[in-house]
Amino acid sequence: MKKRLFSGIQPSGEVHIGNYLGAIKNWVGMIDQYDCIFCIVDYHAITIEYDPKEMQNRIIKAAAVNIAAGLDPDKCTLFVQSHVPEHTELAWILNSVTPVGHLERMTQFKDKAKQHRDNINTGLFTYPVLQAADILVYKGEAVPVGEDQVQHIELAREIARKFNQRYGETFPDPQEILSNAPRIMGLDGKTKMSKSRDNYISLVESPESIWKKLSTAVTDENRKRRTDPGNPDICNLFALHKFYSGSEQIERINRACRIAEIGCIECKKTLSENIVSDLAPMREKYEQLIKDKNFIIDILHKGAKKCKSMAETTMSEVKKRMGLV
Ligand code: AQP
Repeated sequence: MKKRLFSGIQPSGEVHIGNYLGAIKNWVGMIDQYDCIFCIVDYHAITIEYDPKEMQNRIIKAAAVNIAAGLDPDKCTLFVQSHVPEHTELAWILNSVTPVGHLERMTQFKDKAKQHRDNINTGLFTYPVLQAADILVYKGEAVPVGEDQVQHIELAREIARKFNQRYGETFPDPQEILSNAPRIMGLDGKTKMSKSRDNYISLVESPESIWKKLSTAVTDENRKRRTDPGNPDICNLFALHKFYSGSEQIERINRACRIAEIGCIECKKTLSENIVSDLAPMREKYEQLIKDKNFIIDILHKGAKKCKSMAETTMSEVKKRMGLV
């Protein structure tokens, strides 16, 4: 029996290279090794303000981008969170074993509360409990995520243990798995790359737009003039070269930047060309997939059907243990 793997992505905007390098690439690499369930977590995405007219499109687009990035629906289960109501049902139950103090410590809540001062809602606060339910309703053991989600997975583990202590052994200990790029910084060089900030390169971004974004991206801020030597160690874009450029190019840029032999524009042009060619096959596949939305919806419905049956089994067990009829 393969171990069960669960992970999710919010349809909160354009899926970006941070999501890919931090999580999706890892998901694709594990698809044969684990029994994989991937979820478009729409109930998480409603905890920040959004336009209801756009949501359906975002969900379908997120699914199509993930399939184009390598989540082969024949090898894994892909579905939408709100299609399986057992997630929210279990979340309510898990709320009753989750200390408020634990939620108050969550750094993502603190960051998002700062980012969305006018909309600090209860859903944003209890987000990690729903995330624990997402994983535990399938008894997920492996959870590949970016670094920003590690604290939530640690909490999911604690919640599982608390439930087991009170009601008997039911859930496994979910474990986070990090990629070799656990935190990709945004093009602003200040915050992590995020869908909800204007600091990302989307996985299906056009070549023109990739160049436009990179050309204004922040580099080593101490390098004021072309003739100043730069420091790749603190340059956000050099970090991206490590994922998109060849070893010879990386070596050359590393050396030439330090002695001002090349300027930021040349370095950005190389990076732009490399990102464009790396993303081209994904973008092409996505363009094909998105032409047939019903095909995507069908995949998501099939995934939900499979997940619902697994989730129902867990909920029967949970209710029985809790003495509910
Ligand atoms: N910058 C990042 N570097 C590495 N990994 C990242 N992830 C997100 N940003 C980075 C990982 O991608 C997976 C899906 O993320 P998510 O959709 O669940 O939400 P998020 O972590 O809140 O991502 P965003 O892009 O920053 O969205 P918004 O702006 O809506 O909050 C997760 O495994 C995440 O760790």
